[in-house]
Amino acid sequence: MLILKNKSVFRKHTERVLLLTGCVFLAACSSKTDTVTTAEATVASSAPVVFDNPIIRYDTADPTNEKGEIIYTADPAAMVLGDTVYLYTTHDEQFIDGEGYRMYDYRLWTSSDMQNWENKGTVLSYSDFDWARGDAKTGNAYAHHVIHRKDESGKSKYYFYATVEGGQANDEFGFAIGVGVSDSPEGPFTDPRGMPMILLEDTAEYKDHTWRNIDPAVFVDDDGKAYLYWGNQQLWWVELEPDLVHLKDERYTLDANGNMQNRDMSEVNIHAVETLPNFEEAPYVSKHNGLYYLVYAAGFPESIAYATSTSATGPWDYQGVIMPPIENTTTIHPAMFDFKGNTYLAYHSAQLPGGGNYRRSVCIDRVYFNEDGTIKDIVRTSMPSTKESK
Ligand code: FUB
Repeated sequence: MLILKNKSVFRKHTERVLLLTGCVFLAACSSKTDTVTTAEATVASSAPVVFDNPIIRYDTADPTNEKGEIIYTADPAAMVLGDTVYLYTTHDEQFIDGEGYRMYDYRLWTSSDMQNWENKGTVLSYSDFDWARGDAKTGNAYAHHVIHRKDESGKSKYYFYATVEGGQANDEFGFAIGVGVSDSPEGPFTDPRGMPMILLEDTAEYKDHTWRNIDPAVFVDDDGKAYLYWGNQQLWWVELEPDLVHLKDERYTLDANGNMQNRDMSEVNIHAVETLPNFEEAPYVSKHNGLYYLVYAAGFPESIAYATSTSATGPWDYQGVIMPPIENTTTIHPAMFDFKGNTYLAYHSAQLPGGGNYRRSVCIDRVYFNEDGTIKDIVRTSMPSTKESK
C-alpha cells in the first residue's frame, strides 16, 4: 500500500518536474534580462535557476565535460567561503551488478558560479583514520560534513566529520563518527583524537542497529556554540567543546602519542529528538532569515522533509516534505545552504547511465521560501543534454 502511494506521488511529481523544467528552461533561454518567470516564482537574479543535473558526472578537471570516466557521487555537504562553494561528496564505487555500498574516499568539488565545478579529487579516505576497519569489498566511508572556523589566533581550520566503520569496543562491527582537522579545505585532514567521537555504546540505550551512528552534521551558532547532529532512524545531537573535536564535558586522558584514552562520557548530554516524523537519516542544520532549518531524509524510500525552530537545539516544528522519493535510489541525502544571497538544496539522484542505489549522483536545485519562512516544494531541474543520449 505504502509503495503504491509512493509510486503515484512520484509519478505526479515527475510530471510536474518535467513541466516546470521545461518552463524554466524555455524562460531562461528566451530571457535576455536577469528576470526568469517560472510557474511558481519570479526570480530577479543573475544566479542560476536551472541546473545541469546531475552536476557531477565525470572524474576530470571539469567534471561536466565529456572526457573521462563517469563518477558516481552521493551525500553532498556544502561549505561556503567567500565566493566559493566547497561541495564535499562521498564516492560510490559499486560495480553495475553489485549489491551494497563500496565507498572508500571523500571527494571535493568547487565552484564560484554553481554551474562549473572543479574536481579537487580525494581529500580524505576512510583509511586516514587509524581505527577505521573498512575492508577491500566495502570501504564503508559513509556521509560526512565539513566546516570552517578560525582558531583563537585567527588561523583558518577545517573540520571533516566522517562516518566510517570501526573503532568500537571489543572490535565489534559498527559505524562510528570521527573527525579530521586541516589547515586547508583540500586537506590533508589529521585525526586529532586517535579514536571516534561517537561510538555504538553512546547510543545503545536507544537503538541497536550497527549503522545508527551515521551522517554527522555540525552547526556553529551565532554565539559560537557548536552542535553535532547525526543518526539513522533516530536523530541525536550533542554540544561540542569549543575545540570542535570533543563532546561537551567528555573526559579523557592522553597517551604518550597524544591520543585519547580512558574516555569518560558520564557527564556528556546526548539528546534524542523524538518529534521528527519519519526521520530516517541525513540531518542538516542551517539558518536562514533568523530561523533554524533542519532538513532530513524521511521514510524509505526517502523523501526530503524539514522542520524549523527558533533555536539550534529545538524544539523542532515539523513542516512537511519538500521533495518526494527519486526514481532508482532509495536514499536522497539533503544539504541546504546559502550562496551569494540565494538558498540551494543539494541532494543525490541516480540519474547517470548505470545509476542506482549504490551508484548515485549529486544534484543541486534552488530553494524558494514563502513569506512565513516555510519552503516551497523543490522543483527539480535539468538541462537538455547531448551527454545523456551518448
Ligand atoms: O552513502 C551511504 C549512506 O547512504 C549515507 O550515510 C546515507 O545518508 C545514505 O545516503
